[in-house]
Amino acid sequence: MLLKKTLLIAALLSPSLFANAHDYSVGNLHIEHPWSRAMPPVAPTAAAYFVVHNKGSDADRLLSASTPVAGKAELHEHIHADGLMKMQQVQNVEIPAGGEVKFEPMGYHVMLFNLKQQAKDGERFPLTLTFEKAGAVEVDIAVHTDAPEAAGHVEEPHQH
Ligand SMILES: [Cu+2]
Repeated sequence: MLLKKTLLIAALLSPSLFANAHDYSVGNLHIEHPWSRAMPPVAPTAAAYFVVHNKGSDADRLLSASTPVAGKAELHEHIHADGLMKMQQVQNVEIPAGGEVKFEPMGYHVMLFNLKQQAKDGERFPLTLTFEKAGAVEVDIAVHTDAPEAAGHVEEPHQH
């Protein structure tokens, strides 16, 4: 509760930081600023990122994602293995009660395969997220060249 209040005050004090944010609610979940990094037209894959807050008192789980712009969407995580960063598919991602999970570069992400075409900077495309308890919600993924300011930091680009 204290943490939530602090976040709210931070949001009120720095409106410019959140000016570009767009967000969605489904059940007890709140999904903030879904985005994807603009990729070269020849890139075979893309990744989608967002933050999920769980306001409820029960944990939920992100089970799957789908979008009309890609043939396949998988939930992925990055792991350190043998001194290298690798990514691997995960079956689901737990969203803890009263907590949040960040999908971000070098962390959890939704990986998009078999793209019909790469989205360009400034475009948006729909992504449906299906949660175990909250159900399904369609969000708009905003395509940017760089990580949005609301993410709080900028990561180095990485290739999949
Ligand atoms: Cu991936």
